[in-house]
Amino acid sequence: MNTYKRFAERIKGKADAVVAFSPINRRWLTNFKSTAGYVVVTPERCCLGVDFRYIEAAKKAGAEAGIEVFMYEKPLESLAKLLSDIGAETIGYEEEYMTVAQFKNFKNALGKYRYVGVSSFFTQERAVKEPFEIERMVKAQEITDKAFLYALSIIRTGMTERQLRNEIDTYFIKAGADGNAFESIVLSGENTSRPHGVPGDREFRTGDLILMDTGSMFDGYCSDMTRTVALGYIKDEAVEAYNAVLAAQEIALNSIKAGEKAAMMDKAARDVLASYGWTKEFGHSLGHGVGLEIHESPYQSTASKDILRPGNVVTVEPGVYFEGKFGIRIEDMVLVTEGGLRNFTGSKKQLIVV
Ligand SMILES: [Mn+2]
Repeated sequence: MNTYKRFAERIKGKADAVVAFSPINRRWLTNFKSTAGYVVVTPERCCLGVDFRYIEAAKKAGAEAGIEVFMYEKPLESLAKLLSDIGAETIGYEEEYMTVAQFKNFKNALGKYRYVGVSSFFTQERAVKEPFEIERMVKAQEITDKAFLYALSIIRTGMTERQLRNEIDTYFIKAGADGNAFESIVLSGENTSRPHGVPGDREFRTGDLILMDTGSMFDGYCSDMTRTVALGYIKDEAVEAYNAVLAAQEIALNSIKAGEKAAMMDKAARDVLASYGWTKEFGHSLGHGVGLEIHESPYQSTASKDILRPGNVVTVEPGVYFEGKFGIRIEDMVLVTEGGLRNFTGSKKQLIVV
């Protein structure tokens, strides 16, 4: 648990105390999950405030992590007292999370301080994963890989997108996941041309492509994988598209280098697909960071300013989509390392015909 210590280092000279209200940032700092509460981080201390519902569990978690835990009855009054005891002058807050109303109440309760937005500190620090976070993401992806094998074993003509989606989601829970990292996408036939289509009652038919974009969550951490498989047989035009997307993905994976711009990965994949004449057919970005949230920093897109750093976990997910016909996407989730990458995804990528 080095997250709050790293964050305490990060705020030195910028804020005397940072107050985190967002569930994700609170969890990242303390490894404790609750629907309500706040965390105060100073360069020297980390304090978690919760209400009666959470105090027993929070005390235990706090003792393990070296975090001070207290119970409040009036959250903002307790916070005001704590900040005044700390002797803070500059308070960091989550400007990308708080609503205008929340910020107003917050300032009214606390009084005269200098307020600085520190959302970008959270975004940047959370993008570099600690070993305990990597372990959880490996586990989340293992469950996702197993669910994919299970899906392959039960796909048959006449099954609907929603039925397969439900099977995958149930599998996640049975395999020990918290649940889904996001709403599973299962699409078939012409529906696969919608990159984020919603599973419906369409029945699988021989000759369909079936696209599965799924991920389990384990101990709060997400996984993300997409595979596109064929049922019975596959048309030549789809084979060509599949191999092009696979080549684009491999080249993007090989382009991963700590210290490089994330936009370079996107370009590497985009150039491959453009050589087939497919530019507008790859209409989304190459990928995104993953962690406690399914979409977080760094972003692999044309416009991204992010630089890849060791410890980043990112997706690499090129695709091509032909409206009314079919779409193909292949997505892996990988860890950026000093020397290259570690691919968490174990599922086969070569074309599968079930
Ligand atoms: Mn993704």
